[in-house]
Amino acid sequence: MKAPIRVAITGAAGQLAYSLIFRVASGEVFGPDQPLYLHLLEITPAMKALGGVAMELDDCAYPLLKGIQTTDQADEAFAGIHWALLVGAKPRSKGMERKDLLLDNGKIFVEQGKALQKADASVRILVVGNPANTNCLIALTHAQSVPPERFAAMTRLDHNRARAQLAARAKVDLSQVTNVTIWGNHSATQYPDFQNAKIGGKAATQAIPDQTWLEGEFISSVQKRGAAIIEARGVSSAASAANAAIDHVKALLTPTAAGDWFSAAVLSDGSYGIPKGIVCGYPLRTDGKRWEIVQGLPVSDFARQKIDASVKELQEEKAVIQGLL
Ligand code: NAX
Repeated sequence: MKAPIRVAITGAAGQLAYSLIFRVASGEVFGPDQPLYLHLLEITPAMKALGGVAMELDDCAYPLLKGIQTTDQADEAFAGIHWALLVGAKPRSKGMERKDLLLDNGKIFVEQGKALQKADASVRILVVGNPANTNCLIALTHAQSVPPERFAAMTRLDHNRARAQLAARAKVDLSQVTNVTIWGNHSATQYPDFQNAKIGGKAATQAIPDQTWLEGEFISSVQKRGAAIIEARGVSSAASAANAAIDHVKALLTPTAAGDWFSAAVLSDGSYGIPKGIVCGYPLRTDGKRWEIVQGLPVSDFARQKIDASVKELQEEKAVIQGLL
């Protein structure tokens, strides 16, 4: 047995966390020989509900789960942790301006960024709570002792959605769809890149010779999938989002298949002409320890326009929260 690791999950009494926590505790994410402690963070009014989640975890009698800590203090939740899955955020309430949502959530990530300095020196962080890219930027700015490359915001749900759409349209098994990228913001401006995607090892545009669908319905269905799920279910996607968070962690811990890549939003280093200093969706690959941005992919005029529009939105979000950086 390995030494136990400590995994913090915030928003732990929320609906996404309810689909995530049990899968983490079961060993599905960090491996069947990796014992762990769960550090569950919530806001004070949700501590009672969180107590219920902790009771259910006890009742699962997971062999790998060595302890559960529930708290409403970020400093306590992040002490000594190896992974932080930052799910908790304030939902947009009726009549609330996007600017107010950015600022309200921004304050959460100022505090949590500072508290992440109490984590283990190896800590890695995934920001899921929306607006995820900008929240991630705020957290990494305030976690001064944590290298920024340990942070990512989640575009994996969009990546999975794009793969599923392409597989369905091409009528192939999902395993045939590779090299998908979500560029930009996790928002309706994101650009799901079909031009560099492959189906059965060949250009996706060959397998799906329907440019109108690719440039139109494909992109907009991925961009608006979250809204379509809210419309159908009455609440936002939770199980698929939790599944994507798990895929994200596994993708970072497993060497990427030769020639392939995956999507995540990381602090821009200027690659692909995207300005430094924003957290932007890119194609990444890893050896299981360090990730890198995949370089040299062709970017058509069509793609450039889409990426630039999403980058512009990220810069606008950054301008709104500038006072929090
Ligand atoms: P819920 O409203 O069910 O749960 C959020 C939980 O966070 C609540 O229990 C709340 O009390 C808690 N919370 C609020 N402030 C907190 C703080 N300061 N510290 C700790 N906990 C805090 O939302 P849920 O459906 O679980 O979604 C969670 C977040 O994921 C939302 O921000 C949502 O927008 C975002 N999503 C992001 C996705 C992505 O792809 N990046 C996709 C799915 C999801 O919509």
